[in-house]
Amino acid sequence: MAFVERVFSGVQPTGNLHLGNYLGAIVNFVKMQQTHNCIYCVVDMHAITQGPEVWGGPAELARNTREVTAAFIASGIDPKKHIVFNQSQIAGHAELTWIFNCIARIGWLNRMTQFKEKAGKDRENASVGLYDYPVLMAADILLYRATHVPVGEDQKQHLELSRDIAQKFNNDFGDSIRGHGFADGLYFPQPEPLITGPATRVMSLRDGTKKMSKSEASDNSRINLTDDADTIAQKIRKAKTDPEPLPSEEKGLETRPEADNLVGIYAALAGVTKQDVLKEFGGGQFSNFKNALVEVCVAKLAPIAAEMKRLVADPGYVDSVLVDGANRARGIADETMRMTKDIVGFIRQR
Ligand code: AQP
Repeated sequence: MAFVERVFSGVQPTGNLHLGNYLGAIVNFVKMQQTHNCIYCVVDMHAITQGPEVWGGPAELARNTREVTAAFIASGIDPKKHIVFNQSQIAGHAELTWIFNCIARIGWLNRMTQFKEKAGKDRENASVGLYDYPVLMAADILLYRATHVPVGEDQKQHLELSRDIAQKFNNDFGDSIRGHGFADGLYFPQPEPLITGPATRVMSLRDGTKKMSKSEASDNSRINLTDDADTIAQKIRKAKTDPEPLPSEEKGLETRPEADNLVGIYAALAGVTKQDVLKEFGGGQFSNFKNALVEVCVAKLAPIAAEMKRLVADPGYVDSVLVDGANRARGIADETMRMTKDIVGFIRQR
C-alpha cells in the first residue's frame, strides 16, 4: 500500500470494551484505513500496569486480548491490508521505552492527569509501570515512526508527551542523527493526534460528567460491545436523565450533561448532527427518545457483537492474525531499533 502517512493506535485488553472505545477510537481506526498505512495494536503491556486484581490475571488477559482483536475485525479493520498485533510480541516496545525513560523528565510525568486519576490517593502504592505508561505509549508510536494517532480526547495529554519526547531525542542526539544520514537532524517525527471521531468523549450513562470507562464498577454505566439487545435496551432505559423535555436547540444541552451525552451518542451512531437529533426529538419526552436510541444502538452494535462472538469462538484464527501482524510489525520495529541504537551509540552485532 502506498500511503505516505502512518497511523498507530492501541486499545488495552482490560475487558468491558465499550461504546466509548468504539465511537472514540475504533470507528476512526476503520476510517483511517482508506487514507493511511495503519498499525493497530492490542496493548497488553499497558494492560498490566495495575495489579492482576484489576486486569484479571493471565487467562483473562489472553481472553481480553483475543476479544479486542475480534472487536477490531468485527468493526471492519482489515488485518491483511493493515497490521493488527499484540504489543508484547515485539521486544522493541520495551527497549525503546528504556531509552525514552532516559529522555523524559520526571516533571513531565508528574503532570499526567490520568496517572493521578488511576493512582488515586494511594500514589506510593501505584506501580512504576502505571507512572511510566505515557513513556511506553510514546515508544509504541515512535517505534513505527507513526505520524498520526487516532485517539479519544482523554489521550491527548499523553500524545503531547510523545511529541515532547520525540523532540528532545532529536535535540539531544541532533549531531548523531545528522551523522547517520538525516540531514535535517530529525529522526523521530512529531506524531499528530487525530481527535476527529463522531464522539470523542462518550460519558457514563450514570453520570454525564464522567467518561464511559471499562474500569467503572457499575456495568450500567456503559454499553459493552458484547451486550445483547435486551441488555442495551435496559441500560439505555435506566440511563440517568433530568425531568425536562429535550431542548430544540443545541445550546439547551449546555448545562445538561446526561441529555447532551445521549443526544451525542445517537448522533454519532446515526451519522447525523446533534442539531438534527434535536430537530426530530426536541420538545419530546426522554422515553420516546430513549426508545429510538435503543433501536439505533442495537442496529449498529448487534452485528458487531455477533461477529465478535463468532471470532472469539475461533481462537486459532485470532491468534494467527496476531502472529502474522507481529511478523510484519517486527520488520518496521527492528529497523527503528537498529537506527536508534546506532544514533545513541550502543554497539551491536552487524
Ligand atoms: N469514554 C470514551 N469516549 C471516547 N473515547 C474513549 N476511549 C476510551 N474511553 C472513551 C478511547 O478508546 C481508546 C482505547 O482506550 P484504552 O482501552 O486503551 O484506554 P482508556 O482510555 O483508559 O479506556 P477506558 O475505557 O477509559 O479504560 P479504563 O477504565 O481502564 O481507564 C483510546 O483511544 C481512548 O481515547
